[in-house]
Amino acid sequence: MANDTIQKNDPRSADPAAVEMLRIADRDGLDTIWQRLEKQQPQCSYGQLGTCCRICSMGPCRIDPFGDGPTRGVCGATADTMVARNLARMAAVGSSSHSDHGRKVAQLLKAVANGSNSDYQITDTEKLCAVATRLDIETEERPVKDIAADVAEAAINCFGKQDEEPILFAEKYLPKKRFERLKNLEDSLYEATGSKMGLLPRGIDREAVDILHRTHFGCDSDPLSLIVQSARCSLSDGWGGSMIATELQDILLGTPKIRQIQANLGVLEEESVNVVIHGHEPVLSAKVVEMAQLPEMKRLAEEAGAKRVNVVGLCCTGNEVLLRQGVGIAGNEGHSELAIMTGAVDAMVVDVQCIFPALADLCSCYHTRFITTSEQAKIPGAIHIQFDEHQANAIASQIITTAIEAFPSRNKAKVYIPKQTASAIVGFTVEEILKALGGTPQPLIDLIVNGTIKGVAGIVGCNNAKVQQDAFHRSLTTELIKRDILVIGTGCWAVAAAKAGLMDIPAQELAGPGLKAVCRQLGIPPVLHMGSCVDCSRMLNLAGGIADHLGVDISDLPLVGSAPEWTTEKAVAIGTYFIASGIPVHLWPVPPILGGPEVTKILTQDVKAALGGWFFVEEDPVATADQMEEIIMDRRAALGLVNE
Ligand code: SF4
Ligand code: MSK
Repeated sequence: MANDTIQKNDPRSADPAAVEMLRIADRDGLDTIWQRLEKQQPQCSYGQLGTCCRICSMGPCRIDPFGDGPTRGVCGATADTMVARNLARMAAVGSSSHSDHGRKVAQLLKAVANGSNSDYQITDTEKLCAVATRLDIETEERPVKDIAADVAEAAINCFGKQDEEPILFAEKYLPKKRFERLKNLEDSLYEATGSKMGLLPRGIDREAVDILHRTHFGCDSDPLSLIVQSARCSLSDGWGGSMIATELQDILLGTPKIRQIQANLGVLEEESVNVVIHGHEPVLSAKVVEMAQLPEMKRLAEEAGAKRVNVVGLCCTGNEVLLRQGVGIAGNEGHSELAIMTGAVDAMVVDVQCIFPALADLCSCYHTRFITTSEQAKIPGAIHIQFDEHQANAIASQIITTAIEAFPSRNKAKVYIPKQTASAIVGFTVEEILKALGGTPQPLIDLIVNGTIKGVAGIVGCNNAKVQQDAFHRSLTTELIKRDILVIGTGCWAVAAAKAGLMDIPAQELAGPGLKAVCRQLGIPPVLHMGSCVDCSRMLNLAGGIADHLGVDISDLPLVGSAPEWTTEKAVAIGTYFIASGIPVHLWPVPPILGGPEVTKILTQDVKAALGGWFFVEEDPVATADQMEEIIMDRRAALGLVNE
């Protein structure tokens, strides 16, 4: 459970293990995100408001919306134009990151299907057939590899197709009412403005490129048009790229099952070779876990004086191997430097996304081998071992032997591993949730209808040095379950919840009477881990499944979202596809939009009627829970459900 005493004691982190490590960092004068944030003060207020532009070389231009300075950039761009363009670019980058991840998985499935890659297999044929059926691909009496080839082709086509029709994944995965609403909205926007503005994604790559084009100097300066395209691009991520990543990873690596794991720095072992896998793409890390278990690796580790090779996860790569392979997780984004400072990490292996470049310098203060593996995430000072999925077993083995070779040079006097770990029950995929409910969402719907559970909150969030690490995650989650709101989520929020014990059975006691009774009956915690941040698609799938089951739109359901402690552009894309899917989303810290009054109004008010989802910003976790509960209660009332 959350340790409130320590929480009050260190403004940087609410996690006692982090606080222990931060004391060591302070003692040894080691830089962390917190120290560097301090050195950045005061941060640029134009940047915080979103009113700076450096799109062309007449700039950079900036507008102080509250001062007497210029009200336009050199080209005449207003504050709203700048804010909307900057936001659109964030959505494009976030969507591209998730979607490019999905592309690689689709290409790997194709390679496995056509026999050019034998290091991976089709692990979950049931999921393959379920995905194929959803995409209208024939499965009856067909070889598994042929079905897989068609699924891979259908997914790959979503990235590069050139016609105006919606991508197949959006068409087949969006619930019917939402699909219709987005389509109709395109028509009403045309009627209202005389301008074509689309929401249904036509091509995953295209929607991101569209933003890059329309935000080029002298193109789109209309805030509404820019925001609509941001929504379209983000939808191409949620119902496209991320959905492809999740679904196809399940086919290749297995759909996660409910299991118990350990979370926090205590999963590192003093006597073992510790390999931390960090980033987002599990294709390599799943192999690192697999290869580490080979007797050959154990023998090499023993020869080097270690007990064994202990692979642990961090961040979202950590979430992936946690869910599928039961690997313990050392922490979330804020823990990446702290893990190295234990002095017990022999290799920090990273793939893509959310990796601090600072890790290279920090590793050089220890014996830790910092290994980059992706051509898209090279970091000066790292050892680069290029990943190639066609030689996955060999490369994963090379990575482990590199870690083993580092072990003898570990300075034992420098090793300090905080003892904290928490047990967590994880792996609540849509498939597992439905299985627990007896194969249909109806029991969950009944519990919501009769008010035993008021509604569902979906949370994804990072760690952000501007917010005390994990504090918002813990407080908000605890507040919500206390109010009989089931909490589901992904990403670094999920790791925070796991570390805080909120995903374990004793956390049932923190839930309100209705939710507690349900969790007791099902033997589950009140807070459900659905995966990595790319797996927010699982939350969409659950919401969509319930909506279709009831014949309603997602925006009719008592669902609400939050991205506390958000950091990355991916979070912008996620938040945007949530609101465009009909789910209101809380954000903290405040996004860089307040300098654009029109943009702020569109995103926090005008979109309500159009999309049924909107953004709201709140700094206090309890006040956030109040607002989230209010949204849920309003939606319940609109459905005519019993409210106390
Ligand atoms: Fe300034 Fe306009 Fe150039 Fe932006 S695009 S830097 S506002 S002149
Ligand atoms: S890793 S996007 S810090 S959740 Fe997915 Fe964590 Fe946020 Fe990265």
